[in-house]
Amino acid sequence: MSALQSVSRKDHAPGAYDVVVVGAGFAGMYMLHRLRGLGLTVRVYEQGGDVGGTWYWNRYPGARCDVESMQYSYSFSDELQQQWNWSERYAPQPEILRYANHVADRFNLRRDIQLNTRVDRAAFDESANSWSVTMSDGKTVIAKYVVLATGCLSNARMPDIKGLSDFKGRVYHTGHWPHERIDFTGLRVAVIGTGSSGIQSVPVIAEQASHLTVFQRTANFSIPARNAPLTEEERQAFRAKYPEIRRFAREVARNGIYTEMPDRGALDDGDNERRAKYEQRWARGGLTFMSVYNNLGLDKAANDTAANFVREKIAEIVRDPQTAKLLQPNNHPIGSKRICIDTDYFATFNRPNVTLVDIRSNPIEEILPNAVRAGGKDYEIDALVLATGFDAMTGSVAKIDIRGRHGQTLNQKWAEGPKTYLGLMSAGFPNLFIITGPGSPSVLSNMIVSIEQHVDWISDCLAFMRDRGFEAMEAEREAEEKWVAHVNEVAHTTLYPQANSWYMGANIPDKPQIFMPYIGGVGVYRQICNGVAAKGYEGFVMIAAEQAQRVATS
Ligand code: NA7
Repeated sequence: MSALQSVSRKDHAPGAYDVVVVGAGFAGMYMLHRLRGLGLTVRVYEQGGDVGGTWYWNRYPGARCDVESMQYSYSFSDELQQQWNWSERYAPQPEILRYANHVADRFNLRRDIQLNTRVDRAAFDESANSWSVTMSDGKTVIAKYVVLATGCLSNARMPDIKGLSDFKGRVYHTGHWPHERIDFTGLRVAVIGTGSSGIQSVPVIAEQASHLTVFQRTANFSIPARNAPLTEEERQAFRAKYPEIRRFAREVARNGIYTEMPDRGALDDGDNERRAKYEQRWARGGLTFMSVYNNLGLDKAANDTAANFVREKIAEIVRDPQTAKLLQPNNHPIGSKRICIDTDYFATFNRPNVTLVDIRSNPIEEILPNAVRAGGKDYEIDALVLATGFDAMTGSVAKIDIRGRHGQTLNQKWAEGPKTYLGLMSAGFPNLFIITGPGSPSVLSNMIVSIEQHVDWISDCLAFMRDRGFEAMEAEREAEEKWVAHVNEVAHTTLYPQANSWYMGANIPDKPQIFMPYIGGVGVYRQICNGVAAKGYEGFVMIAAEQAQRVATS
């Protein structure tokens, strides 16, 4: 009997689990559900006060998912997808959080989830071939496996701006928004940051604030969401097609989203035809703007046609030519940063109570008790909103002191950039899985599609190990090196590395700049992962119980 089977028995020692899962967002919840289905004992630790992960923290005004609700939802339960009623094309954050809570209740997940508990440390015990996991409450548990379901955009980044702590008004970070309703009525508000969170929140805050000043370092491309209520007919039409939609999203699409697959490049069409297609996608709204042609992410000349179209739209919408010019992105190809999806973002700058400040040419010097000083000018404010993003993809993992073989920490190993095999495991850290980790499509995709794929793969892998009496599993260094090189090589066939984006770690001072997600597409990536599994987990070392003893004593 393997150690996994022995700890799976009902009489397992208190504080000993087959699997510890870190995080109870969409990844952690589904992982728990699948592991239970295998009959394993599982404990999930969640830092937040409830389930939902990124949707628990990102409660800022206007927060929505940029993937349509009917697709940004679990597919593992047909009853769930047939019964849940999404109210809008893009569900607002409170509705997504309600959905997460519904899933937790519906599948009876809460009894194995411990909230308000951060995992501080995880150390691999080579003699026992298991992990010792220590929480913020000081308690330690033992687990054969650890799954990091810590999320890619959960570690909000406070900017290092002089005087920030001296500010006398309220300061909010979009990624760590308070739970009570924040009302900016009558207040002078500043928003620093014009990524997706800034772009979603600015129009809503502008409606409340007496004056809103937006501090922009980099202009971003944004496409109208065209959000609208979903009718029952629309929901039914979608539900009827779910088998095909989900299959396409998993197996065919690059980004896990069901849409038309382009078969032409942007330069294959004449000016009028191309413009008509861009107009049609602009009118439709949403992320599929970028899939009108098949080479927008690859060919700069093709990309320029789409970028110019959006720049022209900005100039049409924004009345003040100087403001319009500032809002036109000019230092990265369109789509090389995750494109934003907005409701009235550019039009908001036509409001008399909104000012745009260009902090690229006039950087913020300091925050005063009652103002932001930039370019020698003081902008008086009562409240400050930091929409300054995340230490993405690796930030939440790096906060945990993870020690693998020979006491090496994951942070030491990843000092020059994250190294994983398939984004799932890192050599030297046996029995430690990462969901949607660096080296997998993750943030370049519909996250729920990628989450379900990883959870299913890990679950199948643990069943395989149990059935064959394997005790431990580890990525081979050589396979990992090849995969890291492949991820990098594929990224550099595209325009993505041309942007200083959080995909590259470029938003965090001193973070190594390598392209973190796998850009080959979710369909291709799934085939690779399935192929690896079909070959008995090629590129991974499987260690039987007796071998494990030998490895530990050698
Ligand atoms: P992003 O996309 O990382 O955007 C952060 C914004 O904050 C961006 O405009 C940054 O400018 C700006 N920023 C960051 N630090 C500073 C400082 N110190 N001073 C001024 N401006 C700063 O984060 P979001 O939360 O908007 O979106 C993240 C993802 O969540 C998004 O892609 C969706 O997938 C959902 P910069 O571009 O670095 O010049």
